[in-house]
Amino acid sequence: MTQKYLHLEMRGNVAVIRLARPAKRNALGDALILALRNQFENLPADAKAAVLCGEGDHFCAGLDLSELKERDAGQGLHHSRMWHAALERVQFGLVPVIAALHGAVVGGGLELASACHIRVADGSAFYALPEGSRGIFVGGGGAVRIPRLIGAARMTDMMLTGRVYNAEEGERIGLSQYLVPQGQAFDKALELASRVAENAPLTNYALMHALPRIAEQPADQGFFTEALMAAVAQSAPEAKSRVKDFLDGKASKVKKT
Ligand code: 1HE
Repeated sequence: MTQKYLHLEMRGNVAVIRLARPAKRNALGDALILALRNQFENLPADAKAAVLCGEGDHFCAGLDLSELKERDAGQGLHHSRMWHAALERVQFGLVPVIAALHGAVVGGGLELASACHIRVADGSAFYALPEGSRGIFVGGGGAVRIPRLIGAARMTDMMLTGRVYNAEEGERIGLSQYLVPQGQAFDKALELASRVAENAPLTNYALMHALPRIAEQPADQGFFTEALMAAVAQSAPEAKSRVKDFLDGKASKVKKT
């Protein structure tokens, strides 16, 4: 399924979803946000992981500022909640999502990247939250997700001062987990997604849906939820066959890199 400004292509069992509005730096208008929601709700049944990337010189310029018209408080609330609903489908959907980042990853573009499970950046990537200087605030879940990646102090600085982090700094502070040479983010993201797609489905489910909740729970509740999730995961036939393969010497060892 391909929608205006959003392309889907299957690469084996990996769904590649590409923001395709390069003339406007992949700015996220309402139509594109709704398309993202629709796409992540309706992934092909054979998709086991996804890569999210952007066409042109930038990953995403954030909110389409040309659509930022006068809204009253209620309309502003609903607009932000629409973003939340769409990005929740990315974070809490059916498959892990690897973001391939290059060029501008700014404003709502950083909010979108933050909803993904792994971020791979190339050397051209840069990160900013220009909301601060545009007189607005994040509204796509960034106030929740970005401090969990880099801490509230760094996000406050980005918004108050317009600070821009380059690709190396972004990796150092936790905006991306991988940094690759310019032009290689997509290939690395696809390689990782293909690897992730081979995991037992319940393991991927646990990492997407249980881990973020456990991380927010008080320790006592977190330990208990962890135990429940561990019991469910290890009871799956796939877990048993994978462990048996290792014990039979048929599965790969962990190797020092
Ligand atoms: C846009 C947008 C946009 C570009 N909305 N049209 N986001 C921002 O404040 C970032 C604003 N954009 C930029 O700072 C720059 O465009 C970039 C650094 C991303 C790219 O620079 P560059 O030199 O490659 O492109 P450009 O020449 O600035 O832009 C090319 C065209 O894209 C141009 O339109 P044209 O008709 O004159 O060709 C730009 O107007 C257009 N364009 N970015 C609309 N964002 C849920 S709340 C989230 C709140 C936010 O995200 S606020 C932050 C918004």
